[in-house]
Amino acid sequence: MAKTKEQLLNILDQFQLDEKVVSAEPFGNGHINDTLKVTNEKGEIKYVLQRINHLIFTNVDMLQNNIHVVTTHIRKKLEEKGETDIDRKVLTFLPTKDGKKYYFDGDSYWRVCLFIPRSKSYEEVTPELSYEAGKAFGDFQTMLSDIPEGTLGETIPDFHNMEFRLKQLRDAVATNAAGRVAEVQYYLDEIEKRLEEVKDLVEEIEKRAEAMCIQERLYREGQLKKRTNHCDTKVNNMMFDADNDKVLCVIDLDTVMPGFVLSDIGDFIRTGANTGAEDDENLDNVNVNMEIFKAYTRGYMEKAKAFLTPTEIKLLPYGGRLLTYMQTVRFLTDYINGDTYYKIHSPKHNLIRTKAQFKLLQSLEAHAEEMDQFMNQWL
Ligand code: ADP
Ligand code: GN1
Ligand code: MG
Repeated sequence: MAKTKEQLLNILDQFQLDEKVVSAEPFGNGHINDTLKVTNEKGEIKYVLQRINHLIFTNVDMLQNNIHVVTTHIRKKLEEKGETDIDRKVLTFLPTKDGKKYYFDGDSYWRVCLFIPRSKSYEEVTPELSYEAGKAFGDFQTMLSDIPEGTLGETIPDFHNMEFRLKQLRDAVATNAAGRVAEVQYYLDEIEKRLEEVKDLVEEIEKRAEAMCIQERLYREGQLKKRTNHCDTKVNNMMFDADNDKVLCVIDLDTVMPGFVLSDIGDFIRTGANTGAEDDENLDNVNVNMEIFKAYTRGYMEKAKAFLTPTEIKLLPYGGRLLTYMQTVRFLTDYINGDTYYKIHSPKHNLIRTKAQFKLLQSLEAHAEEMDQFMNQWL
């Protein structure tokens, strides 16, 4: 439900803000939450107000608790390293006047964090930015690698579970709620054709999952650490320093949860190493940019090599294909369902996105061998 300016200011008034604020305007390009920039009397952006999409994140308590754990953990790590300018290097969420981590206004859930000044986000990256991004996500995972198991909840159960995503697609096809199945038959056939390979991938992941279970057992015995993933490593989910284009801060922490390491490199390859847009209508624009892939991987491996197993390292390029395939399945499922999940900006937006993701998948498949060979330097 859209809010008036007065309602938004009233919502903001529930939080412990240091400054008087006068406006809240739409901001950013997210598909899930509503993000607004909040300005003070001088017209400076001071805060970010977000309406949490509670149809997707149904357990808002768990969500906000996860984010609190993650941000305080990173803050502590940065303090220990003697970092300066910490408010620009980790998100700072503000409590409500009654000390809660979010405000419920009767129909929506709201949270407020500090706006990161002199920062910018990108929808596209160069190899130089990509290298910085790889280091940033490698660092992010490293900093969170000692959060004890069981501390963070799964904010969206089965979020990156490929079998589950395929089941959702098949259920959507069977129900055909919006009568759109005939129109998408070609993509359904193409996805089915790839099932054999996806099965292989699931097997690969299952193999690693078993290894991860061994690690969890060792962890419980106090011998090993478990890691946490961001699970939405899109290019626009990190803020770069406007002065020098170094990554300041990883944002959009809703999906930070225990998961497979392939998720985090995979979603960056899917978004950053695409020569076109996620929803490009001109499929000729959509291809993998190998320089971006290589630069990200170099940066990521610089920071993450220390905790990755050889199996994981080998599978990193496969992560790009998996996440792109998964996103194809997810957009198509939403299209067939009648656009109930992602925000859309035109009636066929989810179908356009499906086609663009599928084209990217084909390009990644064509470059698979080259990508695998690139990993040999770390094996
Ligand atoms: P969504 O879940 O909808 O993707 P995000 O948390 O990623 O929402 O925010 C959307 C956009 O808003 C980001 O891509 C970024 O450009 C901007 N943004 C979000 N938080 C901040 C912040 N604290 N400081 C500056 N910009 C921000
Ligand atoms: C959503 O919140 P945003 O726009 O960064 C989605 C991701 C998808 C992405 C596709 C909670 O991310 O999983 O990869 O859109 N987030 C959720 O662009 O479903
Ligand atoms: Mg985002």
